[in-house]
Amino acid sequence: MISVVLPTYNERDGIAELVGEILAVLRRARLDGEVLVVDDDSPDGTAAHLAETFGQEPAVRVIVRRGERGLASAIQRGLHEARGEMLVVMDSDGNHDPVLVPLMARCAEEFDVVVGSRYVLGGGMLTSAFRYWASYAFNVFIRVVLAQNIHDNLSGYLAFRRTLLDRLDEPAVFYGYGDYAIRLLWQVLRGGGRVLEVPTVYRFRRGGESKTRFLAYFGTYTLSVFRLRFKRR
Ligand SMILES: Nc1nc2c(ncn2[C@@H]2O[C@H](COP(=O)(O)OP(=O)(O)OP(=O)(O)O)[C@@H](O)[C@H]2O)c(=O)[nH]1
Ligand SMILES: [Mg+2]
Repeated sequence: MISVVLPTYNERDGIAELVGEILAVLRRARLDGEVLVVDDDSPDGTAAHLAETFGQEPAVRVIVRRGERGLASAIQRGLHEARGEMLVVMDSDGNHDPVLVPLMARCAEEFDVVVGSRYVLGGGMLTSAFRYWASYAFNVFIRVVLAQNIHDNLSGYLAFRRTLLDRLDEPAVFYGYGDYAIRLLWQVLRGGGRVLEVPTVYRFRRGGESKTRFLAYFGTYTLSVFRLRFKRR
């Protein structure tokens, strides 16, 4: 079974459509799956909207965290609540195209982590040229500083088996924002794991607003990378 974990904050505008799309993709591929939304009590009523739309659909579960905020910790919660042996994490705003879920899940049977990557041949980003190139440059920085070879550490679209969690030092991974993925991939590579990148093209978000404060995160992400590099082993 595949569990698709969707961390969400104020995504009422587009999330129901995305969840419907994921269910359709799984059904078409004849895969057993569930969608697990982890909502941080969004003031826009994301959770209530989902309950209304998918109340009768057992394959959709909504977890509401109250008094807690944070992308990485929401994802961690979802991964632990998931019932599937195959886990997929993606954005809940439509950036990531769910058509890749079956392929990523299949590849994750052979590889330790599969990344939906903007920076391998066939990948890309429809949204913003600035974001595309800024993220590209930051990914080059990560590759150089950490001496690894992943082209998209920041995509946030990941698939892996549940058993990977047993091998991760979770408190050292799941904090902060999208930089959790840099730490996750770093731990996997250092443990001798294999990472596969499959091309994906970022789509436009389906309404709502961006939560990424690009310039603010630039500083924290840079620190995160240097911390990994110079951490005592
Ligand atoms: N549970 C939870 N989810 C969050 C939080 N912050 C962001 N998210 C979700 O994380 C995903 C990524 O955030 P986005 O705002 O889409 O970031 P982005 O993709 O870099 O920015 P856009 O290009 O504008 O989409 C989205 O699905 C958000 O709803 C949070 O504090 N808690
Ligand atoms: Mg997004």
